[in-house]
Amino acid sequence: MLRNAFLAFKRLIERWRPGRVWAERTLVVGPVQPVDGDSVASTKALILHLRKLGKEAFTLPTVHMYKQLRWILHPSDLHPTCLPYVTEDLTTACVQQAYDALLEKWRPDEIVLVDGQAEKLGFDTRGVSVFTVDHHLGHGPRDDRNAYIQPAPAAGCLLIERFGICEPILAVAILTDTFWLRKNMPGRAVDALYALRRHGLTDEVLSAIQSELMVPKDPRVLEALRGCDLRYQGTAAFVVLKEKNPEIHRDVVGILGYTFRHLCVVRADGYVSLSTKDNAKSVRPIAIKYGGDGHRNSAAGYLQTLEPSVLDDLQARFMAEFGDCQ
Ligand SMILES: [Mn+2]
Repeated sequence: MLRNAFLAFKRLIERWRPGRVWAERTLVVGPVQPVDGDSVASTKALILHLRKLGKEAFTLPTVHMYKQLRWILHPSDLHPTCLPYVTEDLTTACVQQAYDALLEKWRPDEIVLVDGQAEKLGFDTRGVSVFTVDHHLGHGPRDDRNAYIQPAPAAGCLLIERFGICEPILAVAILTDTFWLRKNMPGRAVDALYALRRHGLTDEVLSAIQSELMVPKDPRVLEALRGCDLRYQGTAAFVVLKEKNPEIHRDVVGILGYTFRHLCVVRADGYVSLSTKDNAKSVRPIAIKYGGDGHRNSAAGYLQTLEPSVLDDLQARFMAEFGDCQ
């Protein structure tokens, strides 16, 4: 009881705690990899917020950009000095080159890194200090001059909850990192969405964001499904693809996941992905047997050859473990 009162008091203090004093000139970046909906949307939200406060804020080009996220950043989010170094997608092969060019014309007082930790910055800051906002707890939580690292559904949620930044674009960060409110503290993510709701996240904005994120799939995914060798038993499927493209393979696995709980999908180059939705079971031993490794619910191995006897043997092993599961 006393503990509950203490926690309620602590939350109240947290809420009243003033936002951070931001620098006059801030460079906002995500980790060099992965570039995802959380890192890109959090970057954009912080730039918008700082500019509304009358401060200067820019980001750098990234090394990669998914087409469903490309619409979030505009050339004006980069300092004009960087633009000669970027592609149409605002990406670059060398972040350091763009950063060094930037320093000649515009030196930030501070770099804010969102959704990753300092070792994932991907360039030498040439002495500019870094403040990190992150929800990956590999090195434990932090709350000090150089970092705010706490558990959260997304880095974007920390911007909302701790720094009072409620830009509607942060819905992208939340939807991405919670897999559309399925995982990673989805209830707390709803609270964060509610905060956005009171700051401009209308029905129209939210449905526009969702349709931007749901890009059409490559038609080759359907071809790969039509041409595959599908053998199933109960809720387990063993599938051999004629396709070796990793992205097609990933999308095929995604589609099969709607129908089956346990999957073993062999790609034409011998890569084998294994997954199960049963927390009591593990696909790892089969992955290890086939020269790979991974997690209990998702792992990968490799086949040296796709000869029928090798495929039959893998199928038998997989079905012996998962074939009669529901
Ligand atoms: Mn994240």
